[in-house]
Amino acid sequence: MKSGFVAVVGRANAGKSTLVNVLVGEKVAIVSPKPQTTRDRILGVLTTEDYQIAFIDTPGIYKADNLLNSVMQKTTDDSCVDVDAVLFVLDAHEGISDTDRTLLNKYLSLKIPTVLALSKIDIMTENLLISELNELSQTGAEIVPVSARKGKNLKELLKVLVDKLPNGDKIFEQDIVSDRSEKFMIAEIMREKILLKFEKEIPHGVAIVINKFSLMEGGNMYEVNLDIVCEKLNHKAILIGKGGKAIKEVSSFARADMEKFLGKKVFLTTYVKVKDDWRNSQSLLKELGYEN
Ligand SMILES: Nc1nc2c(ncn2[C@@H]2O[C@H](COP(=O)(O)OP(=O)(O)O)[C@@H](O)[C@H]2O)c(=O)[nH]1
Ligand SMILES: [Mg+2]
Repeated sequence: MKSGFVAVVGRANAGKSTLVNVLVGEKVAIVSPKPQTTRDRILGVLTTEDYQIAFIDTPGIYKADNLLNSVMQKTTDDSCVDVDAVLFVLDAHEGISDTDRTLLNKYLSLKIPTVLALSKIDIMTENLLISELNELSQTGAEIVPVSARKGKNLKELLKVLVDKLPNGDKIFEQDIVSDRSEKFMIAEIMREKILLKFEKEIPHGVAIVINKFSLMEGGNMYEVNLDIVCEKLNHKAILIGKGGKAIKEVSSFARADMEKFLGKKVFLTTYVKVKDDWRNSQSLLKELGYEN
């Protein structure tokens, strides 16, 4: 059998987390149309009879304009140490940028087997794809055009990746899909709904703190109590909305998803709190769980 680690890298929004979720067959990482959705390194494990691939979904590549972003950048860099292969995801429908070219060359020069997935081919023209394939084939990278959304070429991608893995036993137990706890996923679900609902800096300045996550008496309902931590007083007002309308709406979407994820009813209470400029505070980053 073959087994090993594959780091999933590429620019923000390239479709890394979506791809890991479909390959693994379960939602292990949240997804949104906004950059900076993934803040942590998240493991997604795919086990079959013939192979086991442990995908390391990363925050991706960011300009480090605050402390949180530089922590995320370091998380991404560290994830590529000691892996068996790198899966570089490039949003093909966006076109190839200079950043993509530079990054791809960087990974190719690391001498770790690198597979290039051209993503989102469901929303682009064939002509553009062909011209990109022409350019990128010159780099010597092995390329697989895919669509995570339409499930296109995923088998081919897996085959190419498995080829890069060494022979060896399973690293994780058969039924392990992620290394993240239910509590972590509950917080991430809340953050995903905030990313989907709010614009600009607000969602990027939000962190979730779970105060309570436990089964209630009788065992058929969870109690979840969490803080939505934001950076500024005016962000708090927007997050809450007129008469609490905004927070009620995101909380009810979050609750529905938490219930789906946990398979039980959830009693959810949320509070919005301000921690001034937490994204630039070493101690607050640590307190909120973002550290290397
Ligand atoms: N049309 C299309 N959209 C996709 C595909 N994969 C991801 N997306 C969208 O691209 C956005 C960013 O995806 P995400 O997985 O969060 O990207 P990440 O930042 O690289 O992890 C989301 O809105 C996804 O729904 C795809 O195969 N086709
Ligand atoms: Mg992501």
